[in-house]
Amino acid sequence: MHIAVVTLFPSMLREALAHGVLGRALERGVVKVDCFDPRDHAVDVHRTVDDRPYGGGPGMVLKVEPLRDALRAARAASPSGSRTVYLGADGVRFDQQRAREARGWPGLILVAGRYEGVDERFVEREIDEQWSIGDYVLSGGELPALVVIDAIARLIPGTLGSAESAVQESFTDDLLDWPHYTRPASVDGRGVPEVLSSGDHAAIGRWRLQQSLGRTWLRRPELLERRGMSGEERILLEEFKRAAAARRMEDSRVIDESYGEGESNEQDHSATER
Ligand code: 4GX
Repeated sequence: MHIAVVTLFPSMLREALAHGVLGRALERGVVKVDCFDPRDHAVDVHRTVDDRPYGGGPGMVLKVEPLRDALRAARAASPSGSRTVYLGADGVRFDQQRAREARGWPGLILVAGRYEGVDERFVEREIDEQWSIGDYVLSGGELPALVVIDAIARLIPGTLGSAESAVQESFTDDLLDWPHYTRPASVDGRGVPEVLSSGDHAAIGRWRLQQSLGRTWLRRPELLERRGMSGEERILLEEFKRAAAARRMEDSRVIDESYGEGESNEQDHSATER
């Protein structure tokens, strides 16, 4: 898949993409990422890419012309049928479902905004979709671009090894991950759940599913609502709830209890009141 990124900080992207599974996928040509810098298309001696906002106020706005010319260069290097996506906090939420959809596109052109944003006329004329990676304010679209590239590239055959791909299948299931352990068997007197050393793979599978269901119920109940459960899963979750109540859920608790909208099933809701 071909991904083009319009960014004022191409080195930020290139550096971050050089590591791990994504770095290898780029080396092997499974995914290609090209950066296009609006500053290379600025025409004045100062290579200006931004200007003051009409209507006044603090901050600067990215000008249309250098952005548009960088985007033209990106389009010329991209397969026909590529879609152009602007990354900004005012977009629709980017999630696993959108990543799956974008995997099938011939190419993806990402525009990373900076400053207070880009001139709206550029967005209206040139942008197919606007995506946000979450409800927080960042300093630019480069980190969101990296998030989007990573999530999509993982879905392209050849990016992950077969072992990693198998793991991925089980986690696109709308459940949170189960807990993982490795050696040593004891850390500060804390052991590993016995079933994991039993060699009983069916029992291990049931325990992991139960942990995933339980954690999702505790931390992201809306995911479980949307997904639904089989009869066997309901039984596993009921058993998890009984065991959790017995243990007062001390070890499955989320660290930051002040976070959340009050809908979670975490025990301590005292800090979530408005
Ligand atoms: N998910 N940012 C874009 C520039 C900007 C400012 C205002 C439009 C309006 C973000 C996010 C994000 C910071 C990228 C501001 N664009 N992008 N940038 N959250 O916060 O994607």
